[in-house]
Amino acid sequence: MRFQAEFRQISSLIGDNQRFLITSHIHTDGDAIGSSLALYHYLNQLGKAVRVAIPGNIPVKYGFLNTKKIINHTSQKNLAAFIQEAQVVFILDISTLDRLDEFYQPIQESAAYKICIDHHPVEKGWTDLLIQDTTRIATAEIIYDLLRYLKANFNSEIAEALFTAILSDSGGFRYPGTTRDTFRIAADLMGYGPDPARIYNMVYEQASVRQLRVWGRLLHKIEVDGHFSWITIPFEFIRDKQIFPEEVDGLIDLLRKDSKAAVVGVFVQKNEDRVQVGLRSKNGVDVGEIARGFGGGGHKHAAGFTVGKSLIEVVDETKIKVRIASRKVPE
Ligand SMILES: [Mn+2]
Repeated sequence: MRFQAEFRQISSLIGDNQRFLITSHIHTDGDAIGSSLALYHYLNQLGKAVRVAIPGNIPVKYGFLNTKKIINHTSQKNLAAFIQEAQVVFILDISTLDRLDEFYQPIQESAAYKICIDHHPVEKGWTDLLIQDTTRIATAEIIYDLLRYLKANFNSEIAEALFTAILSDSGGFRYPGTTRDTFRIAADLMGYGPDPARIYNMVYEQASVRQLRVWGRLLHKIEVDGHFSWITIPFEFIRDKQIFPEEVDGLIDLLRKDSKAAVVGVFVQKNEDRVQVGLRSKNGVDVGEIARGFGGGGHKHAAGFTVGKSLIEVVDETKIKVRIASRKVPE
């Protein structure tokens, strides 16, 4: 197991402290939520005071993990006070610290010991301890190792949270980066109750007919440049159809089905001159590097960024960067 020294340090921090905050990224996802909840249940079992605070909306489809009761489950004022008084803060799956959004400043200013655990390439920044392993498909794999190291009492809640995190970040155990360890961990977790078919259904089969129709209209507009396929979603379309960020994730999963594509992307025009871009790689092109070139973040296989430019400019610049990055990858 990697990170023995760091895990030992976390073990003594947990022993010595009482108030813990767990946080993750805005536009949150299954890995962020599942990793946070697993750690929450563990600390809760130990009788610690622990809160989970995640910026932005929590996708409703993760409600089966009891997110409503646990995440941000306190008034803004109480949460602000808790952040200020926390002794240890865990920042999970963050990729770039800006993704703490509304919690960035209060956490940076807090006197707490700050631990960042991530499978994205991430800068240590102002955190005190960084545990980073970019070979893992999900942050939850590292949390699993940590909880095993800590000799946590695995139960169905912890196992279901971790299983959901790994299943969702690996696209149902299909994306590049899914390893033998991924399956070994998933198999071990299954022993505590998670039902993969049920969890897959919760994560991937919850679209409404309205959403499917919207995706149908957008899929009509696929554009292709070599091995890059993408869809642009103009601002007016988002406004008229009321598209939510989590629906865009579903769309990018559908785009991956293009057999000729090595990289797929969705360009969401947030307003006149702000575009949010999600990229996925299928053959080893490092989309994380492309996203960082635009000031964004992510890992090799999945990344994103937001830029203040016109839709056409962003598409053109991304197209060129994908072409250049594709040349580095053997066919
Ligand atoms: Mn992740």
